[in-house]
Amino acid sequence: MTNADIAVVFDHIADLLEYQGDNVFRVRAYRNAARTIGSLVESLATIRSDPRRSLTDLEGIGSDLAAKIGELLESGRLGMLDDLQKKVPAVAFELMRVPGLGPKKVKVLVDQLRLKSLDDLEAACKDGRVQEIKGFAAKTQAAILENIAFAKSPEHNRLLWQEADTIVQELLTWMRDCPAVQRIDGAGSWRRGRETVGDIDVVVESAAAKAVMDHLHAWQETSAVLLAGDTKTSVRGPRNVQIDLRVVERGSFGAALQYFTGSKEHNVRLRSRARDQGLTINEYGVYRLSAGKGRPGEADTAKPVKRKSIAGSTEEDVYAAVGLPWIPPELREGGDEIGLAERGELPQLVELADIHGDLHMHTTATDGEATLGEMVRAAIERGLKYIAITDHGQRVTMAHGLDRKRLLKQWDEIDRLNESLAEEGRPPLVVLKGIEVDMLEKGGLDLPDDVLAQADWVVASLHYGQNQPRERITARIIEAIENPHVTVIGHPTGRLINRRPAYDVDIEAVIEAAARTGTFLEINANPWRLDLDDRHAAAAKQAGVKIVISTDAHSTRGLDVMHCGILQARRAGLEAKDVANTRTLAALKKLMKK
Ligand code: DGT
Ligand code: CA
Ligand code: CA
Ligand code: ZN
Repeated sequence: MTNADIAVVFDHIADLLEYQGDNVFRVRAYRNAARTIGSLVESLATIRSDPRRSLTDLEGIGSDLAAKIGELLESGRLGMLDDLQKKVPAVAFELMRVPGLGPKKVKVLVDQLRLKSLDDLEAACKDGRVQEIKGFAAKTQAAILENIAFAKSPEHNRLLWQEADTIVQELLTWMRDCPAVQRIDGAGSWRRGRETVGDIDVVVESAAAKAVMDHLHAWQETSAVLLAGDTKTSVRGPRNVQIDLRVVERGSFGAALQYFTGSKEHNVRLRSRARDQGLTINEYGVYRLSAGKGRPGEADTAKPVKRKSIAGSTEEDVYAAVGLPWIPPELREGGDEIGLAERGELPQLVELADIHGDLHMHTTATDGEATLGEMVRAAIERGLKYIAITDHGQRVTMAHGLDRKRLLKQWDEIDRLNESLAEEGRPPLVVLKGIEVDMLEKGGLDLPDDVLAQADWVVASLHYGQNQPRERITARIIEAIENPHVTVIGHPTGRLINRRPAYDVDIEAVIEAAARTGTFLEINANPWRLDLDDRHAAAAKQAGVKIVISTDAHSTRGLDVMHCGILQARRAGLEAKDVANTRTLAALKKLMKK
């Protein structure tokens, strides 16, 4: 277990103790320990294995917590946590998933209303029983009802793209071991790079469908076979996700991949275009409609086996058969992509290889897991040419945010680091002196302008007061945009996929202000954030705003999510020129507002 894992466990324990109405000091001890551990420079395992040191030397860690850390490091489990979990009813966990409902409120609701499920709570809100409880106003009841809808919506119970991708990669590796598999690819929303994925679709080329399907059924991660036909099967895979697999013969692989990549809307438009040209497209190939049988209703039901297809082996063939260039899957959402393709105006979408730098990341100075030196080394290993270190400003007390003094000290360290990197000739990487300042609830930023004037790169983000009304939030962000020292707005809407809706902000006004001042807007590549989303990023591009795609890494592994941000940018139709950090450092500096 990493420090971060253990911090999560301690926070979870604090939630459970709080739910049980345990002593506030005990609850606080676990919260403090979680915070200390979350911001530690060294790993707990290292400290524990050093005979000259003790975990109890750490602030807020006594012998009891030290023993629990030991238990977690050794077994990955904690007896106390298992016991606690048994004492708290399942409905409490369900209710804690509702944004804004902490353990205390959940406890009151469960006890007073004798709730058994989330549905019970919803009914209680609708009957007005919640507002009758002491401490719950009508306004709170309305907010809870709104947030229940969020937690319950199927839209917020899908896998993150990144989670689906891990499963897809494991699945493809397993399936490629089957000798009957000729070609294989993932399709559906995963291939289109959607931010969440409902089920996983896979297309296989093979002359022996049964052998292929048997191989999937034999996968150790397959927990149930839901359907098994002649050429298609559906199973339950890891994390309970459904996997739909389709096997086709050689001449149909491209057509099947095109069909099962979707989206449905894109396919409907493509087929209607085909029909206008006297053709029909299905998952087996592209066929000519026979003379005199051009009625649209019959087109899709025509039996392809009896006729010969004019295309189908590759996706390129399929699109070419209807007079179009190949369309990247990220654009296949049924917008204007077919028109763009027809006019030869498809964007040259940005790629991971275009990225030169990563301009938002944290270190152990605040809530990161890796030191400055470790982040720099990891960035060099990943081939980056520049990075900005952007730890939190002082408002983020939870993460031990930097005040003037500690920030200037970090920047001194960065100066020395850059010098030593440059000593042996051309430096492999330049480190920018950055900061992630917080937009304060009352307006303004959490560090003064004379400090920000010395920064190379300033990210401004809004972490607090997210429930303020639209005008206030929008005004705070626009004020930050108008600050001459602010380079980019971090995760501009604050949403966390499946967990928390965006704060109420007039994003058009934000984009307009960014365009007017030359401030960049971020696509935060963290798979939970992906913020700006595709629609907003496309609107920003329209307005001439440059986008920065950043990982917001809190560990060295965190640097590896850049490709998730790239997918979101591609879905927005962004080209390399629309993204500021595809530039060389010199060109980036010219692009920045002065
Ligand atoms: P998801 O699974 O909800 O994240 O979204 P998709 O897009 O992966 O949807 P899914 O798995 O239902 O279907 C995969 C693709 O297969 C879909 O994008 C287009 C194609 N497809 C499946 N069923 C139909 C259908 O009834 N009509 C049409 N036109 N296409 C379909
Ligand atoms: Ca799917
Ligand atoms: Ca499916
Ligand atoms: Zn950050």
